[in-house]
Amino acid sequence: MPNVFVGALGGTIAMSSDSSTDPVRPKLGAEDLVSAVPELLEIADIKSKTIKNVASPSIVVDDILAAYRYAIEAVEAGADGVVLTHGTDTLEESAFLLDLIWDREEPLVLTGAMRSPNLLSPDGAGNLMSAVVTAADKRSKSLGVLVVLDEAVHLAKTVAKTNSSSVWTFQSPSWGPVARIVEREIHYCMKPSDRNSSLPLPALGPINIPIIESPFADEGSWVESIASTKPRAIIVSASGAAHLSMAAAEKLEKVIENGIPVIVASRTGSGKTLTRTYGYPGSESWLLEHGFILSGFLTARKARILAHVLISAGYSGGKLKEKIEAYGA
Ligand code: DAS
Repeated sequence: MPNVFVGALGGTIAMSSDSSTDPVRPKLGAEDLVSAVPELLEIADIKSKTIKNVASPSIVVDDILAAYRYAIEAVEAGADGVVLTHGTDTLEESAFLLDLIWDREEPLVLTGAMRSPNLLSPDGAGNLMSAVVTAADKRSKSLGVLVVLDEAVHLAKTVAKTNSSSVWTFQSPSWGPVARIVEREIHYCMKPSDRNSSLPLPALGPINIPIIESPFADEGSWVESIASTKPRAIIVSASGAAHLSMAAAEKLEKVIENGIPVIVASRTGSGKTLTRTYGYPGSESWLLEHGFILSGFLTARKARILAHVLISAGYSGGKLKEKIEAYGA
């Protein structure tokens, strides 16, 4: 029987209230989640631990590094795979951060729930079952971090939460899932291209890299106040394939000249930033000529996580640009 370790970090999957109409709060620990699904023991021998119990908007880098340490210790104690239960709101960032630093072949699988245990048709138990099936299967090895909900298996690099309340919310808009869970079995439909090498663990503490969405008629009036906070980098979620107004582009060019990296992602949520299709001021080719870094397929929120890990590891200037382009390809 495979050995699967389950670490719990909170989220809706672990929330409850005294009635089906009262608002829910974090309540259930790892033991509760596992014992609520006895059928898990038909799939794997399970060990579990509560690492933290919060709603995911309150999860910070230190919590994810604690989860990483739990997963490493689990593998060293003989785990064939590890599952982390987590709130769905920021799950995609936690999964991507773990994917950047996870250097083991054993599967590391994140899951959560959109409907708490006290609601009609809760999805947590089914998602936990699917995550354990995924973590227990040899075919999930060497794929990095996976996100499993609604019987779909996604790469951490491609997945995003795309709906505020529906159980099908996790999608990989540019690519789709790599596997499906059917009758408690995993069916891989495609294997990802080679993974980038893992990166050093990031610094503890705050990230200090803001994300700003460039809006319609962007005068760039936000640039000076954001730059005045002395961020380690600025992520701009820009329109189209990484396009900015001339006003915003010129102001941000000055920020780059003052040594703050500016990384531009597409606010569309899927597709890749272009490099040489448009040539007007503020277009992607103009941004590249003026020192901007483009995030490729990475959304703004994932580009922020990657920038944090790379800058923590000492990358800057051309090397930072090179690495972001490689991980965003
Ligand atoms: N949105 C809830 C969830 O789905 C809360 C959270 O993200 O922790 O888990």
